[in-house]
Amino acid sequence: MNLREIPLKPFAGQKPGTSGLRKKVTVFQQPGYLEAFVQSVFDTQEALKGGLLVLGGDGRFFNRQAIQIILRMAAANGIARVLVGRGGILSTPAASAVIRRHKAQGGLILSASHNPGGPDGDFGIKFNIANGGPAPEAVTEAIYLCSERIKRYRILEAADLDLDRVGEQRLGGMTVSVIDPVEDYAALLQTLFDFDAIRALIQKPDFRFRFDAMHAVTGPYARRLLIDMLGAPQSAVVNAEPKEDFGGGHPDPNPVYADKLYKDAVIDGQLDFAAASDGDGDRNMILGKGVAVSPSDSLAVLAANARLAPGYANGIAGVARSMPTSRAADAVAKALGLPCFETPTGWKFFGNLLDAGRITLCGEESYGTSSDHLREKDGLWAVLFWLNILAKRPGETVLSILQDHWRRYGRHYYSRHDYEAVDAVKAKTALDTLRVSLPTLLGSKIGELTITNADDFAYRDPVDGSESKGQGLRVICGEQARIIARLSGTGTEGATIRLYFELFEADPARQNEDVQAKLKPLIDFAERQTGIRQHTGRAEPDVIT
Ligand code: VG1
Ligand code: CO
Repeated sequence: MNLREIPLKPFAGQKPGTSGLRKKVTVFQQPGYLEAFVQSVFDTQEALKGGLLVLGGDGRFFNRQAIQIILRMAAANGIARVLVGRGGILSTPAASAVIRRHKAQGGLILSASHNPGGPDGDFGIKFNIANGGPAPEAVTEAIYLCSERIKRYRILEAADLDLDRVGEQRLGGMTVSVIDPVEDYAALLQTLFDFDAIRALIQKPDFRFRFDAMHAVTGPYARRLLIDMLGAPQSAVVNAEPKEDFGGGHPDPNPVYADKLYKDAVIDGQLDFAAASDGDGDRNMILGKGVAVSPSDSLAVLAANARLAPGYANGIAGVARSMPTSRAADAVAKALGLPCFETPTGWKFFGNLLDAGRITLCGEESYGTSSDHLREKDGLWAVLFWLNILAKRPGETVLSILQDHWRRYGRHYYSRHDYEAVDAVKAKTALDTLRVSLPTLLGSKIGELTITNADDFAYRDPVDGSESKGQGLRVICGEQARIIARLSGTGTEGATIRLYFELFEADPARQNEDVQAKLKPLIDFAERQTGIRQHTGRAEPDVIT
Protein backbone atom coordinates (compact mmCIF):
# COMPACT_ATOMS: atom_id res chain seq x y z
CA MET A 1 0.00 0.00 0.00
CA ASN A 2 1.42 3.32 -1.08
CA LEU A 3 1.17 6.51 0.88
CA ARG A 4 0.65 9.34 -1.55
CA GLU A 5 0.82 13.09 -1.21
CA ILE A 6 -1.48 14.67 -3.75
CA PRO A 7 -0.96 18.35 -4.59
CA LEU A 8 -4.00 20.52 -4.04
CA LYS A 9 -5.17 24.08 -4.61
CA PRO A 10 -7.31 25.56 -1.83
CA PHE A 11 -11.06 25.82 -2.42
CA ALA A 12 -12.70 29.10 -1.46
CA GLY A 13 -15.38 29.11 1.21
CA GLN A 14 -14.64 26.02 3.30
CA LYS A 15 -15.83 27.93 6.35
CA PRO A 16 -18.05 25.86 8.64
CA GLY A 17 -21.43 27.48 9.36
CA THR A 18 -23.86 26.94 12.24
CA SER A 19 -23.18 23.22 12.09
CA GLY A 20 -20.23 22.19 9.94
CA LEU A 21 -19.43 22.63 6.26
CA ARG A 22 -22.55 22.20 4.12
CA LYS A 23 -22.62 22.37 0.33
CA LYS A 24 -24.33 20.79 -2.61
CA VAL A 25 -23.30 17.18 -3.25
CA THR A 26 -21.88 18.33 -6.59
CA VAL A 27 -19.54 20.71 -4.76
CA PHE A 28 -18.29 17.90 -2.52
CA GLN A 29 -17.82 15.67 -5.58
CA GLN A 30 -15.20 17.99 -7.07
CA PRO A 31 -11.85 16.20 -6.97
CA GLY A 32 -10.00 17.19 -3.80
CA TYR A 33 -12.86 19.18 -2.19
CA LEU A 34 -13.68 16.76 0.63
CA GLU A 35 -10.00 15.91 0.90
CA ALA A 36 -9.00 19.56 1.41
CA PHE A 37 -11.34 19.96 4.36
CA VAL A 38 -10.49 16.61 5.96
CA GLN A 39 -6.74 17.25 5.57
CA SER A 40 -7.26 20.63 7.23
CA VAL A 41 -8.83 18.83 10.19
CA PHE A 42 -5.92 16.39 10.42
CA ASP A 43 -3.34 19.17 10.01
CA THR A 44 -4.81 21.26 12.83
CA GLN A 45 -5.95 18.57 15.29
CA GLU A 46 -2.65 17.20 16.59
CA ALA A 47 -4.28 14.90 19.16
CA LEU A 48 -5.71 12.72 16.40
CA LYS A 49 -2.20 11.51 15.43
CA GLY A 50 -1.77 8.17 17.15
CA GLY A 51 -5.29 8.63 18.50
CA LEU A 52 -8.83 7.39 18.06
CA LEU A 53 -11.27 8.90 15.56
CA VAL A 54 -15.03 8.22 15.33
CA LEU A 55 -16.54 8.25 11.83
CA GLY A 56 -20.08 7.94 10.52
CA GLY A 57 -22.90 9.77 8.83
CA ASP A 58 -26.61 9.93 8.19
CA GLY A 59 -26.42 7.61 5.18
CA ARG A 60 -27.24 10.22 2.59
CA PHE A 61 -25.99 10.08 -0.99
CA PHE A 62 -22.14 10.26 -1.10
CA ASN A 63 -21.87 9.02 2.53
CA ARG A 64 -20.23 5.71 1.64
CA GLN A 65 -17.73 7.15 -0.84
CA ALA A 66 -16.78 9.90 1.61
CA ILE A 67 -16.20 7.40 4.40
CA GLN A 68 -13.86 5.29 2.25
CA ILE A 69 -11.86 8.40 1.31
CA ILE A 70 -11.65 9.60 4.91
CA LEU A 71 -10.52 6.16 6.14
CA ARG A 72 -7.67 6.08 3.61
CA MET A 73 -6.70 9.64 4.55
CA ALA A 74 -6.82 8.82 8.26
CA ALA A 75 -4.48 5.88 7.72
CA ALA A 76 -2.09 8.14 5.78
CA ASN A 77 -2.19 10.79 8.50
CA GLY A 78 -1.14 8.53 11.36
CA ILE A 79 -4.47 8.01 13.10
CA ALA A 80 -4.12 4.81 15.16
CA ARG A 81 -7.71 3.60 15.15
CA VAL A 82 -11.07 4.55 13.68
CA LEU A 83 -14.47 3.47 15.00
CA VAL A 84 -16.92 3.53 12.14
CA GLY A 85 -20.64 2.73 12.29
CA ARG A 86 -21.73 -0.31 10.28
CA GLY A 87 -22.71 0.73 6.76
CA GLY A 88 -21.08 4.10 7.49
CA ILE A 89 -24.05 4.98 9.68
CA LEU A 90 -23.99 7.00 12.89
CA SER A 91 -26.68 9.45 13.91
CA THR A 92 -25.31 12.72 15.22
CA PRO A 93 -26.24 11.96 18.87
CA ALA A 94 -24.92 8.39 18.53
CA ALA A 95 -21.59 9.71 17.21
CA SER A 96 -21.39 11.99 20.24
CA ALA A 97 -22.15 9.06 22.56
CA VAL A 98 -19.49 6.88 20.89
CA ILE A 99 -16.83 9.61 21.08
CA ARG A 100 -17.47 10.00 24.80
CA ARG A 101 -17.78 6.33 25.71
CA HIS A 102 -14.61 5.32 23.87
CA LYS A 103 -12.67 8.46 24.85
CA ALA A 104 -11.90 9.27 21.22
CA GLN A 105 -9.85 12.35 20.35
CA GLY A 106 -12.57 13.48 17.96
CA GLY A 107 -15.06 12.50 15.31
CA LEU A 108 -16.12 13.33 11.78
CA ILE A 109 -19.87 13.33 11.18
CA LEU A 110 -21.10 13.31 7.60
CA SER A 111 -24.47 15.00 7.36
CA ALA A 112 -26.36 17.99 6.10
CA SER A 113 -28.97 17.28 8.76
CA HIS A 114 -32.45 18.38 7.72
CA ASN A 115 -31.37 19.50 4.22
CA PRO A 116 -32.57 17.28 1.34
CA GLY A 117 -30.16 14.62 -0.02
CA GLY A 118 -29.58 12.76 -3.27
CA PRO A 119 -27.30 13.64 -6.20
CA ASP A 120 -28.80 17.15 -6.45
CA GLY A 121 -29.19 17.59 -2.70
CA ASP A 122 -26.83 18.62 0.07
CA PHE A 123 -23.89 17.02 1.82
CA GLY A 124 -21.99 18.10 4.88
CA ILE A 125 -19.14 17.33 7.24
CA LYS A 126 -18.59 18.35 10.81
CA PHE A 127 -15.71 17.85 13.20
CA ASN A 128 -16.55 17.05 16.82
CA ILE A 129 -14.01 17.36 19.61
CA ALA A 130 -13.12 14.95 22.42
CA ASN A 131 -16.07 15.96 24.61
CA GLY A 132 -18.34 14.62 21.84
CA GLY A 133 -19.61 18.06 20.86
CA PRO A 134 -19.33 20.23 17.76
CA ALA A 135 -15.99 22.00 17.51
CA PRO A 136 -16.12 25.48 19.04
CA GLU A 137 -15.51 28.53 16.87
CA ALA A 138 -11.78 28.72 17.65
CA VAL A 139 -11.33 25.20 16.27
CA THR A 140 -13.51 25.66 13.17
CA GLU A 141 -11.68 28.92 12.46
CA ALA A 142 -8.29 27.17 12.62
CA ILE A 143 -9.56 24.45 10.25
CA TYR A 144 -10.87 27.10 7.87
CA LEU A 145 -7.62 29.08 7.89
CA CYS A 146 -5.73 25.88 7.15
CA SER A 147 -8.08 25.08 4.24
CA GLU A 148 -7.25 28.44 2.70
CA ARG A 149 -3.53 27.62 2.52
CA ILE A 150 -3.59 23.88 1.96
CA LYS A 151 -1.17 22.58 -0.67
CA ARG A 152 -1.52 18.77 -0.50
CA TYR A 153 -3.41 15.94 1.06
CA ARG A 154 -2.21 12.54 2.20
CA ILE A 155 -3.95 9.33 1.25
CA LEU A 156 -3.19 5.65 1.23
CA GLU A 157 -3.65 3.76 -2.02
CA ALA A 158 -5.87 0.88 -0.98
CA ALA A 159 -9.06 -0.93 -1.91
CA ASP A 160 -12.39 -0.07 -0.29
CA LEU A 161 -13.04 -1.71 3.09
CA ASP A 162 -16.11 -3.81 3.83
CA LEU A 163 -18.12 -1.55 6.11
CA ASP A 164 -21.14 -3.83 6.39
CA ARG A 165 -19.48 -6.36 8.68
CA VAL A 166 -18.94 -5.63 12.37
CA GLY A 167 -15.33 -6.34 13.37
CA GLU A 168 -11.74 -5.19 12.97
CA GLN A 169 -9.77 -4.66 9.79
CA ARG A 170 -6.35 -3.19 9.07
CA LEU A 171 -5.69 -0.31 6.74
CA GLY A 172 -1.94 0.30 6.51
CA GLY A 173 -0.84 0.87 10.10
CA MET A 174 -4.35 1.77 11.26
CA THR A 175 -7.08 -0.38 12.79
CA VAL A 176 -10.63 0.12 11.55
CA SER A 177 -13.32 -1.17 13.92
CA VAL A 178 -16.77 -1.40 12.36
CA ILE A 179 -19.26 -1.14 15.23
CA ASP A 180 -22.98 -1.56 15.70
CA PRO A 181 -24.16 2.06 15.27
CA VAL A 182 -26.97 1.74 17.83
CA GLU A 183 -25.50 -0.17 20.76
CA ASP A 184 -23.60 2.48 22.75
CA TYR A 185 -26.36 5.01 22.23
CA ALA A 186 -29.20 2.72 23.25
CA ALA A 187 -27.27 1.63 26.35
CA LEU A 188 -26.83 5.27 27.34
CA LEU A 189 -30.51 6.16 26.95
CA GLN A 190 -31.44 3.14 29.03
CA THR A 191 -29.63 4.67 32.00
CA LEU A 192 -31.71 7.88 31.80
CA PHE A 193 -35.34 6.82 31.49
CA ASP A 194 -37.79 4.50 33.21
CA PHE A 195 -38.05 1.86 30.49
CA ASP A 196 -40.52 -0.26 32.48
CA ALA A 197 -42.95 2.62 32.86
CA ILE A 198 -42.61 3.60 29.19
CA ARG A 199 -43.10 -0.02 28.11
CA ALA A 200 -46.32 -0.22 30.12
CA LEU A 201 -47.58 3.01 28.55
CA ILE A 202 -46.72 2.05 24.97
CA GLN A 203 -48.35 -1.34 25.32
CA LYS A 204 -51.67 0.05 26.54
CA PRO A 205 -54.17 -0.82 23.81
CA ASP A 206 -55.70 2.65 23.87
CA PHE A 207 -52.37 4.53 23.57
CA ARG A 208 -52.02 5.44 19.91
CA PHE A 209 -48.42 6.25 19.16
CA ARG A 210 -46.30 6.76 16.03
CA PHE A 211 -42.71 7.70 15.31
CA ASP A 212 -41.78 8.94 11.82
CA ALA A 213 -38.10 8.44 10.93
CA MET A 214 -38.61 10.28 7.61
CA HIS A 215 -36.45 7.72 5.74
CA ALA A 216 -33.47 9.18 7.52
CA VAL A 217 -30.91 7.86 9.99
CA THR A 218 -33.16 7.40 13.05
CA GLY A 219 -34.98 4.36 11.60
CA PRO A 220 -32.63 1.71 13.02
CA TYR A 221 -32.32 3.59 16.31
CA ALA A 222 -36.08 3.95 16.72
CA ARG A 223 -36.63 0.31 15.87
CA ARG A 224 -34.12 -0.88 18.47
CA LEU A 225 -35.35 1.41 21.23
CA LEU A 226 -39.07 1.64 20.61
CA ILE A 227 -39.84 -1.81 19.17
CA ASP A 228 -37.13 -4.17 20.47
CA MET A 229 -36.54 -2.62 23.89
CA LEU A 230 -39.87 -0.96 24.66
CA GLY A 231 -42.28 -3.31 22.96
CA ALA A 232 -43.98 -0.92 20.54
CA PRO A 233 -45.71 -2.62 17.59
CA GLN A 234 -43.79 -2.69 14.30
CA SER A 235 -46.38 -0.37 12.81
CA ALA A 236 -45.54 2.36 15.34
CA VAL A 237 -42.25 3.23 13.59
CA VAL A 238 -42.82 4.43 10.04
CA ASN A 239 -40.46 5.40 7.20
CA ALA A 240 -37.81 3.50 9.15
CA GLU A 241 -35.68 2.46 6.16
CA PRO A 242 -32.85 4.99 5.76
CA LYS A 243 -32.58 6.06 2.13
CA GLU A 244 -29.82 7.92 0.33
CA ASP A 245 -32.29 10.57 -0.80
CA PHE A 246 -34.68 10.29 2.17
CA GLY A 247 -37.29 8.95 -0.25
CA GLY A 248 -37.22 12.28 -2.06
CA GLY A 249 -38.44 14.04 1.07
CA HIS A 250 -37.17 16.88 3.18
CA PRO A 251 -36.07 15.22 6.44
CA ASP A 252 -37.02 18.17 8.61
CA PRO A 253 -39.45 17.28 11.42
CA ASN A 254 -41.86 20.19 11.38
CA PRO A 255 -45.55 20.56 10.53
CA VAL A 256 -44.71 21.46 6.93
CA TYR A 257 -42.37 18.60 6.01
CA ALA A 258 -43.85 15.94 8.33
CA ASP A 259 -47.31 16.91 7.13
CA LYS A 260 -48.91 13.44 7.20
CA LEU A 261 -47.92 12.85 10.81
CA TYR A 262 -49.08 16.36 11.69
CA LYS A 263 -52.44 15.84 10.00
CA ASP A 264 -53.05 12.48 11.65
CA ALA A 265 -52.18 13.69 15.15
CA VAL A 266 -53.00 17.37 15.27
CA ILE A 267 -55.80 17.89 12.75
CA ASP A 268 -57.54 14.49 12.77
CA GLY A 269 -56.71 13.62 16.39
CA GLN A 270 -55.95 10.01 15.52
CA LEU A 271 -52.80 9.73 17.62
CA ASP A 272 -52.20 10.35 21.32
CA PHE A 273 -48.48 10.84 20.86
CA ALA A 274 -46.48 11.31 17.67
CA ALA A 275 -42.89 12.30 17.01
CA ALA A 276 -40.46 12.66 14.15
CA SER A 277 -36.74 13.18 13.73
CA ASP A 278 -34.50 14.72 11.07
CA GLY A 279 -31.84 13.54 8.61
CA ASP A 280 -29.14 12.93 11.22
CA GLY A 281 -31.36 12.16 14.23
CA ASP A 282 -30.64 15.18 16.37
CA ARG A 283 -33.98 16.98 16.00
CA ASN A 284 -37.37 16.08 17.39
CA MET A 285 -40.93 17.19 16.82
CA ILE A 286 -43.43 16.28 19.52
CA LEU A 287 -47.15 16.13 18.73
CA GLY A 288 -50.15 15.11 20.77
CA LYS A 289 -53.80 14.61 19.98
CA GLY A 290 -54.88 17.97 18.60
CA VAL A 291 -51.68 19.77 19.54
CA ALA A 292 -48.17 20.47 18.28
CA VAL A 293 -45.65 21.20 21.01
CA SER A 294 -43.56 24.25 20.24
CA PRO A 295 -39.91 23.19 20.65
CA SER A 296 -39.35 26.11 23.01
CA ASP A 297 -42.22 24.88 25.17
CA SER A 298 -40.87 21.35 24.99
CA LEU A 299 -37.59 22.45 26.59
CA ALA A 300 -39.52 24.21 29.36
CA VAL A 301 -41.78 21.20 30.01
CA LEU A 302 -38.80 18.85 30.18
CA ALA A 303 -37.06 21.17 32.63
CA ALA A 304 -40.16 21.44 34.82
CA ASN A 305 -40.72 17.66 34.82
CA ALA A 306 -37.11 16.49 34.81
CA ARG A 307 -37.33 14.73 38.15
CA LEU A 308 -39.81 12.24 36.69
CA ALA A 309 -36.98 10.65 34.69
CA PRO A 310 -34.49 8.52 36.67
CA GLY A 311 -31.47 10.16 35.00
CA TYR A 312 -32.57 13.56 36.30
CA ALA A 313 -34.27 12.47 39.53
CA ASN A 314 -31.85 14.52 41.62
CA GLY A 315 -32.74 17.69 39.78
CA ILE A 316 -30.96 19.69 37.14
CA ALA A 317 -28.08 22.16 37.51
CA GLY A 318 -29.42 24.76 35.10
CA VAL A 319 -30.80 25.27 31.62
CA ALA A 320 -29.68 27.05 28.47
CA ARG A 321 -31.41 28.02 25.27
CA SER A 322 -30.32 29.62 22.05
CA MET A 323 -31.16 33.32 21.85
CA PRO A 324 -34.08 33.01 19.38
CA THR A 325 -35.66 30.23 21.46
CA SER A 326 -38.58 31.51 23.53
CA ARG A 327 -38.15 32.44 27.17
CA ALA A 328 -40.47 29.64 28.34
CA ALA A 329 -37.47 27.81 29.82
CA ASP A 330 -36.40 30.97 31.66
CA ALA A 331 -39.72 31.01 33.48
CA VAL A 332 -39.18 27.46 34.71
CA ALA A 333 -35.59 28.17 35.72
CA LYS A 334 -36.72 31.21 37.66
CA ALA A 335 -39.41 29.25 39.50
CA LEU A 336 -36.95 26.48 40.34
CA GLY A 337 -34.20 28.91 41.33
CA LEU A 338 -31.88 27.62 38.61
CA PRO A 339 -29.42 29.48 36.39
CA CYS A 340 -30.56 30.03 32.81
CA PHE A 341 -28.17 30.90 29.96
CA GLU A 342 -28.84 32.46 26.57
CA THR A 343 -26.41 31.43 23.82
CA PRO A 344 -26.06 32.11 20.09
CA THR A 345 -27.72 29.72 17.64
CA GLY A 346 -25.90 26.41 17.19
CA TRP A 347 -25.20 23.51 19.52
CA LYS A 348 -21.48 24.30 19.79
CA PHE A 349 -22.27 27.11 22.21
CA PHE A 350 -23.71 24.74 24.83
CA GLY A 351 -20.55 22.62 25.09
CA ASN A 352 -18.64 24.70 27.64
CA LEU A 353 -21.67 25.15 29.90
CA LEU A 354 -22.33 21.39 29.84
CA ASP A 355 -18.67 20.51 30.43
CA ALA A 356 -18.51 22.92 33.36
CA GLY A 357 -21.61 21.39 34.93
CA ARG A 358 -23.44 24.72 34.83
CA ILE A 359 -26.40 23.31 32.92
CA THR A 360 -28.09 19.93 32.54
CA LEU A 361 -30.70 20.63 29.86
CA CYS A 362 -30.52 22.82 26.77
CA GLY A 363 -32.47 23.43 23.63
CA GLU A 364 -33.24 25.42 20.52
CA GLU A 365 -36.45 26.52 18.87
CA SER A 366 -35.41 24.56 15.76
CA TYR A 367 -36.69 21.26 17.19
CA GLY A 368 -33.50 20.55 19.15
CA THR A 369 -33.29 19.49 22.79
CA SER A 370 -30.79 17.50 24.80
CA SER A 371 -28.88 17.20 28.04
CA ASP A 372 -25.47 16.54 29.52
CA HIS A 373 -25.69 12.83 28.61
CA LEU A 374 -23.86 13.77 25.41
CA ARG A 375 -22.85 16.91 23.55
CA GLU A 376 -25.29 17.09 20.65
CA LYS A 377 -29.00 17.59 20.43
CA ASP A 378 -30.77 14.29 20.57
CA GLY A 379 -34.06 13.49 18.84
CA LEU A 380 -34.94 10.10 20.35
CA TRP A 381 -33.82 11.27 23.80
CA ALA A 382 -36.54 13.93 23.69
CA VAL A 383 -39.10 11.38 22.50
CA LEU A 384 -38.26 9.01 25.36
CA PHE A 385 -38.29 11.91 27.83
CA TRP A 386 -41.83 12.86 26.78
CA LEU A 387 -42.95 9.24 26.94
CA ASN A 388 -41.40 8.99 30.40
CA ILE A 389 -43.33 12.08 31.53
CA LEU A 390 -46.60 10.79 30.06
CA ALA A 391 -46.02 7.44 31.78
CA LYS A 392 -45.47 9.16 35.11
CA ARG A 393 -48.44 11.50 34.80
CA PRO A 394 -51.22 8.96 34.32
CA GLY A 395 -54.52 10.20 32.99
CA GLU A 396 -52.89 13.20 31.34
CA THR A 397 -52.36 14.00 27.67
CA VAL A 398 -49.78 16.05 25.81
CA LEU A 399 -52.33 18.86 25.63
CA SER A 400 -53.27 18.74 29.32
CA ILE A 401 -49.60 18.73 30.31
CA LEU A 402 -49.00 21.79 28.13
CA GLN A 403 -52.05 23.65 29.41
CA ASP A 404 -51.10 22.90 32.98
CA HIS A 405 -47.61 24.20 32.21
CA TRP A 406 -48.95 27.46 30.75
CA ARG A 407 -51.24 28.03 33.73
CA ARG A 408 -48.27 27.76 36.07
CA TYR A 409 -45.61 29.60 34.12
CA GLY A 410 -47.57 31.60 31.56
CA ARG A 411 -47.56 30.87 27.83
CA HIS A 412 -44.93 32.12 25.42
CA TYR A 413 -46.71 32.19 22.06
CA TYR A 414 -44.05 31.48 19.49
CA SER A 415 -43.44 31.16 15.76
CA ARG A 416 -40.62 31.24 13.24
CA HIS A 417 -41.02 32.44 9.65
CA ASP A 418 -38.44 31.33 7.10
CA TYR A 419 -37.80 32.96 3.73
CA GLU A 420 -35.67 30.35 2.00
CA ALA A 421 -33.11 30.63 -0.81
CA VAL A 422 -33.47 34.39 -1.16
CA ASP A 423 -30.87 36.22 -3.23
CA ALA A 424 -28.02 36.82 -0.76
CA VAL A 425 -27.68 40.55 -1.46
CA LYS A 426 -31.42 41.13 -1.10
CA ALA A 427 -31.53 39.18 2.15
CA LYS A 428 -28.69 41.27 3.53
CA THR A 429 -30.47 44.45 2.46
CA ALA A 430 -33.60 43.43 4.40
CA LEU A 431 -31.62 42.73 7.56
CA ASP A 432 -29.57 45.90 7.16
CA THR A 433 -32.78 47.90 6.86
CA LEU A 434 -33.82 46.68 10.29
CA ARG A 435 -30.29 47.02 11.65
CA VAL A 436 -29.93 50.71 10.85
CA SER A 437 -33.32 51.45 12.41
CA LEU A 438 -32.51 49.70 15.71
CA PRO A 439 -31.17 52.77 17.56
CA THR A 440 -34.31 54.73 16.67
CA LEU A 441 -36.72 52.07 17.92
CA LEU A 442 -36.07 52.41 21.64
CA GLY A 443 -39.19 53.58 23.44
CA SER A 444 -41.45 53.29 20.42
CA LYS A 445 -44.57 51.15 20.43
CA ILE A 446 -45.78 47.97 18.78
CA GLY A 447 -49.49 48.23 19.58
CA GLU A 448 -49.65 48.22 23.37
CA LEU A 449 -46.06 47.05 23.74
CA THR A 450 -43.08 49.33 24.32
CA ILE A 451 -39.66 48.52 22.85
CA THR A 452 -37.16 48.41 25.70
CA ASN A 453 -34.11 47.17 23.85
CA ALA A 454 -33.01 46.80 20.23
CA ASP A 455 -29.58 45.43 19.36
CA ASP A 456 -27.44 42.88 17.57
CA PHE A 457 -26.88 39.97 19.94
CA ALA A 458 -23.31 39.42 21.11
CA TYR A 459 -22.27 36.58 23.41
CA ARG A 460 -19.45 36.22 25.87
CA ASP A 461 -18.96 32.59 26.87
CA PRO A 462 -19.13 32.56 30.68
CA VAL A 463 -16.68 29.65 30.88
CA ASP A 464 -13.81 30.60 28.56
CA GLY A 465 -14.60 34.25 27.87
CA SER A 466 -14.65 33.85 24.08
CA GLU A 467 -16.78 36.40 22.23
CA SER A 468 -19.19 35.91 19.34
CA LYS A 469 -20.69 38.97 17.71
CA GLY A 470 -23.43 39.56 15.13
CA GLN A 471 -25.61 36.68 16.31
CA GLY A 472 -29.01 38.11 15.43
CA LEU A 473 -31.00 41.33 15.53
CA ARG A 474 -33.30 41.66 18.55
CA VAL A 475 -36.24 43.91 19.21
CA ILE A 476 -37.29 43.36 22.82
CA CYS A 477 -40.39 44.56 24.66
CA GLY A 478 -39.38 43.80 28.23
CA GLU A 479 -40.61 40.43 29.41
CA GLN A 480 -43.60 40.67 27.08
CA ALA A 481 -42.37 40.14 23.58
CA ARG A 482 -39.42 39.74 21.26
CA ILE A 483 -38.77 39.83 17.54
CA ILE A 484 -35.53 38.30 16.25
CA ALA A 485 -34.11 38.42 12.74
CA ARG A 486 -31.06 36.54 11.49
CA LEU A 487 -29.63 34.78 8.47
CA SER A 488 -29.35 31.00 8.45
CA GLY A 489 -25.89 29.46 8.62
CA THR A 490 -26.88 26.03 7.32
CA GLY A 491 -28.34 26.68 3.87
CA THR A 492 -26.54 25.98 0.61
CA GLU A 493 -28.50 28.17 -1.78
CA GLY A 494 -28.59 31.97 -1.57
CA ALA A 495 -29.58 33.12 1.92
CA THR A 496 -32.40 32.14 4.24
CA ILE A 497 -33.94 34.83 6.43
CA ARG A 498 -35.39 33.70 9.73
CA LEU A 499 -37.83 35.88 11.65
CA TYR A 500 -38.75 34.75 15.16
CA PHE A 501 -41.71 35.98 17.21
CA GLU A 502 -42.46 35.55 20.89
CA LEU A 503 -45.32 36.94 22.97
CA PHE A 504 -45.94 36.23 26.65
CA GLU A 505 -49.46 35.65 27.94
CA ALA A 506 -49.95 35.22 31.69
CA ASP A 507 -53.75 35.07 31.61
CA PRO A 508 -54.96 31.43 31.46
CA ALA A 509 -58.15 32.61 29.76
CA ARG A 510 -56.06 33.78 26.80
CA GLN A 511 -53.69 30.88 26.46
CA ASN A 512 -55.55 28.88 23.83
CA GLU A 513 -55.68 31.31 20.94
CA ASP A 514 -54.49 31.01 17.38
CA VAL A 515 -50.70 31.49 17.39
CA GLN A 516 -50.33 33.41 14.11
CA ALA A 517 -53.25 35.71 14.96
CA LYS A 518 -51.85 36.38 18.40
CA LEU A 519 -48.44 37.26 16.95
CA LYS A 520 -49.80 39.33 14.07
CA PRO A 521 -48.81 42.77 15.41
CA LEU A 522 -45.23 41.56 15.88
CA ILE A 523 -45.18 39.93 12.43
CA ASP A 524 -46.51 43.09 10.75
CA PHE A 525 -43.94 45.19 12.58
CA ALA A 526 -41.04 42.95 11.52
CA GLU A 527 -42.18 42.83 7.90
CA ARG A 528 -42.41 46.61 7.88
CA GLN A 529 -39.08 47.29 9.59
CA THR A 530 -37.15 44.90 7.35
CA GLY A 531 -39.06 45.81 4.21
CA ILE A 532 -38.80 42.11 3.53
CA ARG A 533 -41.48 41.99 0.83
CA GLN A 534 -40.10 44.89 -1.21
CA HIS A 535 -36.48 43.78 -0.84
CA THR A 536 -36.97 40.08 -1.55
CA GLY A 537 -40.07 40.17 -3.73
CA ARG A 538 -41.58 37.44 -1.56
CA ALA A 539 -45.22 37.79 -0.58
CA GLU A 540 -44.98 35.37 2.33
CA PRO A 541 -42.64 33.03 4.18
CA ASP A 542 -41.81 29.61 2.67
CA VAL A 543 -42.06 27.80 5.97
CA ILE A 544 -43.86 28.74 9.17
CA THR A 545 -43.15 26.71 12.29
C1 VG1 B 1 -30.32 25.81 12.11
C2 VG1 B 1 -31.08 26.07 13.40
C3 VG1 B 1 -30.16 25.92 14.59
C4 VG1 B 1 -29.50 24.52 14.55
C5 VG1 B 1 -28.82 24.32 13.23
C6 VG1 B 1 -28.26 22.92 13.09
O1 VG1 B 1 -29.30 26.77 11.98
O2 VG1 B 1 -31.66 27.34 13.39
O3 VG1 B 1 -30.88 26.12 15.77
O4 VG1 B 1 -28.57 24.40 15.59
O5 VG1 B 1 -29.75 24.52 12.16
O6 VG1 B 1 -29.27 21.96 13.19
P1 VG1 B 1 -29.43 28.07 11.02
O7 VG1 B 1 -28.10 28.78 11.10
O8 VG1 B 1 -29.79 27.57 9.68
O9 VG1 B 1 -30.55 28.88 11.60
V1 VG1 B 1 -29.07 20.46 12.44
O10 VG1 B 1 -30.28 19.49 12.94
O11 VG1 B 1 -28.59 20.94 11.06
O12 VG1 B 1 -27.59 19.83 12.94
CO1 CO C 1 -29.93 17.61 12.43
